[in-house]
Amino acid sequence: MKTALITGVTGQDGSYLARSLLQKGYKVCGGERRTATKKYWRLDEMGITDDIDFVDLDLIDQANIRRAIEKVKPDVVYNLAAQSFVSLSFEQPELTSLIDGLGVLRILESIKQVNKNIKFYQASTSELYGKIFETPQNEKTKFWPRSPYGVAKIFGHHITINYREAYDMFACCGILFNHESRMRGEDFVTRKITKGIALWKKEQKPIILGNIHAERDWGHAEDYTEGMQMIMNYKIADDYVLATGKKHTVKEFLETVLSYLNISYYWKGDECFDKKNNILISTIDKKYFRPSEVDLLIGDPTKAKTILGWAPKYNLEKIIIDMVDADLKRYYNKN
Ligand code: NAP
Ligand code: G4F
Repeated sequence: MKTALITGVTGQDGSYLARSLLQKGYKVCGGERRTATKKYWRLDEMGITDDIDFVDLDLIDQANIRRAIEKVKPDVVYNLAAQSFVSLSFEQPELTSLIDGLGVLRILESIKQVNKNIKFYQASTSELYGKIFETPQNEKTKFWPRSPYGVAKIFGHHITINYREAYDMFACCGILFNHESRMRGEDFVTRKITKGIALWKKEQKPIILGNIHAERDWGHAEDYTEGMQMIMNYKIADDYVLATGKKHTVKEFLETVLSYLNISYYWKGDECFDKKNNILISTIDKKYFRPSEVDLLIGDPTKAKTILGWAPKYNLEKIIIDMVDADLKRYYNKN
């Protein structure tokens, strides 16, 4: 039986990856940072909390990481832990850098010292492309990050490649474009919309958004966590883009949600109203705009398709059905 250590097991991707690895017969150890309350809602919803061996692991503490690796003796480490909210990284740039940048180095150094044969996956991101140099973006596209999050992640990306080259370690980066699901954190725009619409149906409270003209390439976390495993199971360690190759604006995402729920709407500038009763559905507030924005991201997953045979199964409509149905159940039907 192989052992996988997943950092960030309580997050969106951590929960999907844990479930998938458990189904494949892995022993799954989940790294969790100590907080006053447990954050197991995703693992609980999936019914897998009791199948995971939890280990204390905070990415800002080197000794703690090394101890976790010595204790767990993993065959593979998936580093999914991060301060992953771009917006927050402008408020907490130093903490974000410690976790998302230096945290990666701390794991790599621990692996090098404990057992160089442990395989390592780093959660890189399309945020590295930032102010994009070409469309679509692939593994060779130059990076120009636009947030402290992106800057910290660029360090994590290059230090992973450096450990692969310098010490011959099996270390890979998945440059993943945005991926969503019913397990997405509530601050991210897609979940803010699907949860917001469920609450709007119940109490007509409008959703307050930021830049609704930003464009993203949205996939589903289930497809992307399968892709992570394909990257790690390939014979050669390398870096891959995972993306759908399709882009939509935040506004289009909201419109698709409304259409799925048969809510007819009209726009007055950037405000959206319900056609039947002229009730406000969504508006904007400057406080949700970022000091420097990433206007457009769209990925080219040709390398992952050709070499790994990876292809996403979810399109935008299927993602929205998954998310909306879950939030209606959580917030609309429930009293
Ligand atoms: P997420 O839901 O925000 O989960 C982040 C996880 O990291 C949580 O389990 C969190 O634990 C943990 N964490 C935060 N700070 C930590 C620390 N100091 N030490 C240990 N654990 C810590 O993120 P996600 O969407 O699953 O994304 C997974 C990874 O992929 C992240 O690295 C993210 O940056 C990257 N990524 C995500 C996307 C995407 O679209 N989802 C795209 C590209 C890359 P708590 O439960 O305690 O908060
Ligand atoms: O949902 P978002 O916060 O995701 P963002 O910034 O693209 O980052 C996510 O994807 C990255 C991969 O590219 C990951 F690395 C990262 O960890 C995270 O998972 O925002 C998406 C877009 C942005 O342009 C934002 O300005 O939506 C725009 N937006 C408009 N109104 C909003 C809102 N974003 C949020 N969070 N909240 C709003 O009200």
